[in-house]
Amino acid sequence: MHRSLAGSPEQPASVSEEKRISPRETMAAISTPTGEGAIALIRISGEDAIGVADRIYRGKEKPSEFPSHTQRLGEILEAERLIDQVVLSVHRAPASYTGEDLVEIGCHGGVLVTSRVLEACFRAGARAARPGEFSERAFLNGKMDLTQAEAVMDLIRARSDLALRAATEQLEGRLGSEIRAIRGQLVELLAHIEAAIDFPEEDIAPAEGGQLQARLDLIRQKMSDLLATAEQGRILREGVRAVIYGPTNAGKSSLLNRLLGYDRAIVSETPGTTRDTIEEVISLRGIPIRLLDTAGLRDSQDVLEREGIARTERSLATADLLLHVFDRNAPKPTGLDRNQEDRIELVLLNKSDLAEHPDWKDQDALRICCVEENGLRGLEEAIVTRISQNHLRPENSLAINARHRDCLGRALASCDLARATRQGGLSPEYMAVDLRAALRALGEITGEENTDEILDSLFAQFCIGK
Ligand SMILES: Nc1nc2c(ncn2[C@@H]2O[C@H](COP(=O)(O)OP(=O)(O)O)[C@@H](O)[C@H]2O)c(=O)[nH]1
Ligand SMILES: [Mg+2]
Repeated sequence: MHRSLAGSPEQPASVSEEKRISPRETMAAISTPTGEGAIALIRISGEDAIGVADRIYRGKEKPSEFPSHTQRLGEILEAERLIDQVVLSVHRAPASYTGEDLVEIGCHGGVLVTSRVLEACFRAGARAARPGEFSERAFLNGKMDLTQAEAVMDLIRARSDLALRAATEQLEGRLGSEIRAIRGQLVELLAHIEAAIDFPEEDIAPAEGGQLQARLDLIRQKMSDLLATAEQGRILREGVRAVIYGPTNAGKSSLLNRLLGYDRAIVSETPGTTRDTIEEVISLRGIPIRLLDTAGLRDSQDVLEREGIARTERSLATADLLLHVFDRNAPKPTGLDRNQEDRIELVLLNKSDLAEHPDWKDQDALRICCVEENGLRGLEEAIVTRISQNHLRPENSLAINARHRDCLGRALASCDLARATRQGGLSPEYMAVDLRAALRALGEITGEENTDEILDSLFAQFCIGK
């Protein structure tokens, strides 16, 4: 069989022509959060953005006369009635965030004022922007790749230093360039195989075949290194799920309050006070941690408390870290030793200000006190150490997300198929097909290879005005 890659039956899925090249409608949105603030920002982007601005703005000059990247003080009018005094800036295509003509209006941050200004934009010809549409246009106009657009979202949502750093690096394009480098190597490999298909008389020598495999293995290794950052990505984006559990009255809610630094949960000497699961996020050495305070485990007749205990058990099943709290003044409950081996569990003996019950004599545990704040620094240290060991890769500041993991997983599986094909001595065409599938999956990550469907679901996760 003589087949060139260009004639491959599997055409890559791609963004519809319409999405890529149609002149884009002018859209507008409020880009700042709703609510009262000193100022709010309204963005208009698209072919007629500056025209819309001309129609609603009065000042010494028309926005269409402003040089690009300048701002002026003026007024927004609605049927000759003043709505607000604003600062308006003009960014001409392609040197703008979206790559199109972009106008930004800084107005006073009242809920009514901002919506009036936005309505004026609509009346002047703009339509409402969908969530993430500004970033989607930035992507479609080649201002950023998909990983960078996703980083914008990560950056906005980042709640800890490490998460912020990972988002910033991704925004700068590190992940994108890593993926493009791997793709480049795959393309070279494919070209080599392609040559062998087109010129079968110059058969790939066995030695060369071995080299081919070595190159493929190197590429596979790079992919699995990236895949290994998925866990770090999940932790940085969603936080570590740390569940505080144990018998009633051990001091679980007190511990939550201590770690948070304020009284969030009710602390009481009445057993069974905490019935619902309480969740709060803290940042420890830059790592986001979702702390869950749970209903104490005990036999209870109370319906509400029993539901609380059921919730505790569900939380335990999905935890990344377990903080098992006991009152060291009380006897040791049975069945504790069974959990000792668990690498995600830390045993905490609380109330170190009180005498220790003899049951705990040889217990390997962290001894803490929540009333006098004793041992809590050591606990924070232990939490950070556990999380770092189990989930983080300090040598790698990249942290892929679930979508990247899915694409990389498929790319890796295709490479494995290609490898098996070669080892099975099948004709190189089969290997080429597999490698092309791997290329496509990698291309989905950066957006070089995308369907409208992927774009729609990705940008819909953004907020409006981004
Ligand atoms: N002496 C002492 N009492 C504590 C300590 N931590 C919590 N308590 C008390 O133990 C009782 C139960 O605390 P709480 O946090 O509600 O326990 P939970 O049921 O496990 O959530 C309360 O009266 C707390 O004041 C501690 O370190 N030392
Ligand atoms: Mg409690």
